[in-house]
Amino acid sequence: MLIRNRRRSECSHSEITPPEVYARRREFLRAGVGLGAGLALGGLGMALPASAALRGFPLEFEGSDYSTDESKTAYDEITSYNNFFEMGPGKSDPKTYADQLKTDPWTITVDGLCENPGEYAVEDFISPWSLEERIYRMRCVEGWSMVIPWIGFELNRIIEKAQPRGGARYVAFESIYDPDNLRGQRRRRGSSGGLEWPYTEGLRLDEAMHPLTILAVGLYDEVLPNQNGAPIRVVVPWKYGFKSIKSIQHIRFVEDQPPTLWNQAQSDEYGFYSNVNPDVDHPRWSQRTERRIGEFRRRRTEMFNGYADEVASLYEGMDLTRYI
Ligand SMILES: Nc1nc2c(c(=O)[nH]1)N[C@H]1C(S)=C(S)[C@@H](COP(=O)(O)O)O[C@H]1N2
Ligand SMILES: [Mo]
Repeated sequence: MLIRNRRRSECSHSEITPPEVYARRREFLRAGVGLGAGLALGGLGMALPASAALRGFPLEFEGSDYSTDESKTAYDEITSYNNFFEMGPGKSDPKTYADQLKTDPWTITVDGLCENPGEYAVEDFISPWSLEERIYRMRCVEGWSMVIPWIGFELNRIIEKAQPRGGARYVAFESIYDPDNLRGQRRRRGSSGGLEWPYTEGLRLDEAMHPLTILAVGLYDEVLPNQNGAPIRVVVPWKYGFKSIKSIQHIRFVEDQPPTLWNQAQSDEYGFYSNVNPDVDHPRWSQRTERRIGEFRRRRTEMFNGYADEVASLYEGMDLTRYI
């Protein structure tokens, strides 16, 4: 309880958090046991399926000025109402078929226009960075939203290490391709098999370098559940949810705007930028309001999902009704 209910000021300082609590917490995480979920399920020490990604190296959790203090969506909602089309089109498919995602071993390739390309086991990829909690508002293009306490680190750490060359203007991402195991990647009529697998996404380099853009490896103090994009996924909170690509294996620096799965599928509905914008309707519905999962009354959607102070300057001079 002490840990789940810690105040912000207690998050980051081992000298404030009672040392035995701090040590125990790190111990649990190192063992790959979901502490947050353990509490939610009514008992410390209840082992949950955990990816191997976070085992065996130190984790430092820091609070962040970028976190919202709005109330968090319940763990059960965040992990049972998902979009992860590799496991099927239904909201409950990702949790039901989570085992189809094989995360061990997992390799991440960084290449393209950069000085330091590399291929990493996911543990090596994550281990140089200290992890932070980032509590972000997330807004799906379909009209629902959540507040999710992610655990991760800034994507810019990877970009600085890779050292993109002058010609690099975009970052292209690719998810796992494993049709033998992932039912959504098999081409069958009536399924989501018609999409261009693997799932691809992209960001402009300055968007990717923005401190709000993170790579998440956990949520609610637990390693990322498969249905949320284990072992590592992108999180871009001022854009519609589909830009936050899950289960990534490839990060490439490129010169031209890269193709993306949803833009290829329906370019009039899903633009490259996809910044949350209540003033621009989706062709089939309004984007003015949203339903926060767990609430009944709809809320007004905010420009850039409420992150305008941080990111509006990235789009100065761009017509955001054109660059959707
Ligand atoms: N690889 C992959 N990434 C994906 C998706 C997907 O189907 N496959 N769905 C996207 C969509 S539409 C949303 S809203 C978010 C949902 O993330 P969450 O389930 O963790 O809330 O993931 C995005 N990332
Ligand atoms: Mo979404």
